Amino acid sequence: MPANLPPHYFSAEKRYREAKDPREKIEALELMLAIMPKHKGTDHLRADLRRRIARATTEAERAASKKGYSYRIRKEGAGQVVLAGLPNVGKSRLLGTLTEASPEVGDYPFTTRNAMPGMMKFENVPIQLVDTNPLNDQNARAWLPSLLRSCDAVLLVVDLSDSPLEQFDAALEVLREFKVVSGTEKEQMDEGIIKLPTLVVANKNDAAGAAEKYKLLSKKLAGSLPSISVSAETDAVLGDLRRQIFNILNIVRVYTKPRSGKADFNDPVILNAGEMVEDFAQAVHKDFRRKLKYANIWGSGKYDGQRVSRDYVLQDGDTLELHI
Ligand SMILES: Nc1nc2c(ncn2[C@@H]2O[C@H](COP(=O)(O)OP(=O)(O)O)[C@@H](O)[C@H]2O)c(=O)[nH]1
Ligand SMILES: [Mg+2]
Repeated sequence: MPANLPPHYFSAEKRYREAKDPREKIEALELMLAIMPKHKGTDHLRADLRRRIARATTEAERAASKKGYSYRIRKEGAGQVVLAGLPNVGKSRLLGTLTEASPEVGDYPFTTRNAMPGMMKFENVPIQLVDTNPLNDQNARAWLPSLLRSCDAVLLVVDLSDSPLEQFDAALEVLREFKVVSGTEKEQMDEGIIKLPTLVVANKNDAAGAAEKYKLLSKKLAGSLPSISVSAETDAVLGDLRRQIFNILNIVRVYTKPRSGKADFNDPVILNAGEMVEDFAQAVHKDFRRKLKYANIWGSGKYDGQRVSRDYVLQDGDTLELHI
């Protein structure tokens, strides 16, 4: 043991021994490492601390994924859509209804302690939904803005059994603090502001007086943002909500048809709206954009097998046979 370790090193070590979960362990170990004097005599000790930090980090990640919690959410599926709103509006309940995830639902604020992802299926498209802490939760300030700014779309959830108009204004205000504004397309604006496609989800339409409040909310939105009235409690299917979530992502599904065979309609290629035949070709294989000569297309509003060129803009549901 090298001598001359400062006394607060030992109090950090005590905290480490008494730590109840991996996160506390990591904090104490990092403190010990920071306090430890850096010279030859402490090389081994410092290496040992780093090993223990790595081990505790793995442990923390494992514990987090068991509970379904995570700080960074890896994108999966055709898009990442964040549920955002004030406490108690039904974000967690919606995630539980739309996906296989089982977030904590409670009739008291701040039940969701961290971001929690779940996969929603709209027809044949998997879409990732992420439940989050309430927008006004100070504890979430460290990570919620970055999660929002990097996602593909937002579900702004308000509560029709409460004051949805005030909640909508309050939510937009917090989003503005996060440098996020609502719109219909994702866009990088001036001064680091991100515009995100947003669907206003007016939840708890089973509550008394909900229809009247939804009417007022729709009037306020006046077509500036899409909205939908739902009940996470009584509507077990929420089919229209799934479709609208798909819609705000501005994506299209295009299917591959082999030259002598049928298209596989279970496995769409996901493209951004406005992308063309050559973008589809590239998505199928990186060399195909260059090699592509033409394609035959099947879809609504076309003749079956109609020949189209590489700059033809694709629509949801089109099927293509590529000629390389
Ligand atoms: N009546 C009714 N209650 C709901 C609905 N959705 C959620 N709740 C209730 O509202 C409370 C808060 O829900 P929760 O999902 O935890 O809200 P969060 O804080 O936004 O995640 C819970 O008691 C839910 O059971 C709904 O559509 N109708
Ligand atoms: Mg919640």
